[in-house]
Amino acid sequence: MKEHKNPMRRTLLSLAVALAAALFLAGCASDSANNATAVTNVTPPATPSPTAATQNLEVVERPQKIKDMMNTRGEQDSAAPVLKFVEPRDGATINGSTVNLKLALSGDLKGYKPGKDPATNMGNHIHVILDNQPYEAYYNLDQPFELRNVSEGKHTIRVFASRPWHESYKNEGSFQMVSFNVKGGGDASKPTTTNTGQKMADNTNAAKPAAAPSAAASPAASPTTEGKEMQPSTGGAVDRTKPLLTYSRPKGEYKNADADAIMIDFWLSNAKLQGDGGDYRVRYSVDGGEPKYIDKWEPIWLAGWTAGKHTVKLELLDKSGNLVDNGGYNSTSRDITVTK
Ligand SMILES: [Cu+2]
Repeated sequence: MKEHKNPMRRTLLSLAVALAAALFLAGCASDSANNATAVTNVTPPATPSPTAATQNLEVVERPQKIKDMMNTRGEQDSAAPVLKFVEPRDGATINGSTVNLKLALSGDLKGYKPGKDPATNMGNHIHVILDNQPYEAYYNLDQPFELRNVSEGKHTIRVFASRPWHESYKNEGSFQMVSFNVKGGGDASKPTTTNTGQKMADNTNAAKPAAAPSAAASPAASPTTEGKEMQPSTGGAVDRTKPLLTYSRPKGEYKNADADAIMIDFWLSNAKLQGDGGDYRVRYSVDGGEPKYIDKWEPIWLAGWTAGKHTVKLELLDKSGNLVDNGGYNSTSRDITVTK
């Protein structure tokens, strides 16, 4: 009691109380910018670190480099290649963990032939997609294409004919899909690869269940395909007679001039887009940004990419703007890397 009569002590005590209150308020202020005005002598919250160069993407015309390639290819671009699965057969049960892929190519080829030119490392090829993974290129149809260490369970393989710059042939018959069942299966801790060692699926996420069809049918449902990990490689409940969007491009790494204009390309089955006289739309977004629409089944090229990692998402929507569910395949995200 005596101490309180000491004016010096009292001053010190009230100063300590004031200081404690200020510190307490400062703590609150850092959580809410609106509180900052309530406290004076407080360091303002740190300004957010300067963001990387803003990315303003715009649709540009087909790059001249590709137009030049088309001119030297003669009639090939108007070919109508038809692919057929020799192996695996639709509905097959495969014992073990290796799936052999054999394709037969026919149709009105007009000189179209898959094969890599050793000089340019480019050429016509087939895009091969296990489940809903990024595609792998298949150049020489005379040589086997093996999928090794495929996990146990249901899977799909989709294939379609592609040009050297990865634009798909969109004629009837160019696209084929099979569903099959793997019994036994591979080591789930290791990726699925081709016989040449290209990764086709990262099985470490295979345990994650795919989105339930009912949930994925809602436009608000976030697909399981988000994020930077590869998607779980399961077949999903895909119905090939229903509208199906197959993501093809972009994929992988784009360097220097190749990143000036990056192509978005996809395959559409059982669905006609609004600009082609149908009911459907393809929605795309980059890095979770503003959604944009593709209303004609054609590739588009986007320019204005900044260096670094980007996520591209493609979705198939019905005329009410709802995501069309088909085993989770109609909403696909891919990470790409732009190097400049
Ligand atoms: Cu390709």
